[in-house]
Amino acid sequence: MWYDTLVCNCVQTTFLGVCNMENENQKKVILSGIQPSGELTLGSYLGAIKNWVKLSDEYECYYMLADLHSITVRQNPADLRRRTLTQIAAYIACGLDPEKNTIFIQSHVPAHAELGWVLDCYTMFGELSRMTQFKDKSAKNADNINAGLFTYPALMAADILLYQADLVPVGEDQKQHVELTRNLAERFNNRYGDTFVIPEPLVSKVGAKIYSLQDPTKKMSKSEENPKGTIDLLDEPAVARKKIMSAVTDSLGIIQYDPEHQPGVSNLLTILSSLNGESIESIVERYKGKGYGDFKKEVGAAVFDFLSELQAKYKEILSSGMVEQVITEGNEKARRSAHKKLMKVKKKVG
Ligand code: AQP
Repeated sequence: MWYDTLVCNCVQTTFLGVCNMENENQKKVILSGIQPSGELTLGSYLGAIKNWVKLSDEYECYYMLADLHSITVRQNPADLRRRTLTQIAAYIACGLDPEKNTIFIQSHVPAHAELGWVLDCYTMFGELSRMTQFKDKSAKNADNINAGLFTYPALMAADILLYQADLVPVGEDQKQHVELTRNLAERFNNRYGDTFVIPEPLVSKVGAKIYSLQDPTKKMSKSEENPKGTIDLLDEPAVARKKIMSAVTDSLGIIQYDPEHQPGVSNLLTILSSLNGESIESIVERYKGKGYGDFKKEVGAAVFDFLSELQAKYKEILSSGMVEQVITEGNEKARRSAHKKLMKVKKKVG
C-alpha cells in the first residue's frame, strides 16, 4: 500500500523523541483533521478522508473536526454549529468506522488550546512569518489578519503532539507546518528531556489533489465562492453531474493527463480514476479518438453514483442519533489521552 514505504519514526528519533513503539504490538499513531469552514467537498474526500479510511486498520487513528482552526476566518455561528454534527456524520458516511478510530471535536478537548499557548511561547516570530499558508491566507483575508491566523501552526503542533502522533497525513501545502511541529518538539525535548514524539508528514502518493471545476489551476476548496467550481458531498447528485458537464476544459480536444497544458481534463481524469479505481493510463487509452462530451458523461455518472450512495448512508447516520454518541465517546477518549500529555508538559515547564 502507499504508506508501506514509510520508516518507523522511532528508529530515527529515539534520542530526540519519545518512542511510541516500546511494545512491538503497539500501533503507530496518526492524527489528522479537517476544518468545518464550509461543506466538505469531493476534494476533502479524495484528498483526505478516503486515505484516512485506509489507515484505520494499521494505525491507531485520531481524526478531529478542527473547529478552533476554522475560526481564524470569520464563520457564521449557526452554520458552524450545524456543521459540527454534519461533518462528523459525513466522516462516518465516507467510511470512517467509529469503532476503529477516535473521532472527536477539537474545541471539546481543552488541552489543545492549553498546549497551543505553551507552544506559542516556544515558537519564534520569524518562524511563523515564514509559513507560506499564513502569507496565502492573509492575502485572501486582508481585512482580518488576526493573531490566530499567525499562530495557527503552533496550535496545529499542539494537536499533533498531544496524541504522540508518529504520522500526520497532510497535503503538500501543510508539510511546512509538520516541519515546524518537529522543530518545536525537538526544541522542547532538548530543553526538558524526552516529552514529545517527533512526527513525520505522511504525504499520500495516490491521494488525489482535486482542483476547482471552473478554475482548474486552483484547489477545490470548501470556502470557494463559485458553487459551480466545487462538488460538495451533499450536493444533489443531479446538480453535481451538471457541474461536471460544465467543467472548464480546453480547445485541444484530446483526453490526456497533462496538468500543465490541460488542467481541466487532467482534473476530470483524476476524479474518475479516484472514484472507479481504474488507472489514468487505462482511461486515456479507452478515450483515444473520442470527444470531451462522452468523457464528461462518464465522469458525471461516476460522481452521481458516488454521491447517491454516500448521501443514503449519511441520512441514515444522521437519523439514527449515532453521531452524538460517537462525539461523546470520541471526545472522552481524546480528552483522557491529551490530558496525560498536557500534565507532563506543565510539570516539565514548572
Ligand atoms: N481539493 C483538495 N484536493 C485534495 N486534498 C484536499 N484537501 C482539502 N481540499 C482538497 C485536504 O483536506 C485536508 C484538510 O483540509 P482543511 O479543511 O483542514 O484545510 P484546507 O486544505 O484549507 O481545505 P479547504 O477546503 O481549502 O478549506 P478552506 O476553504 O477553509 O481553506 C488536508 O489534508 C487537505 O490537503
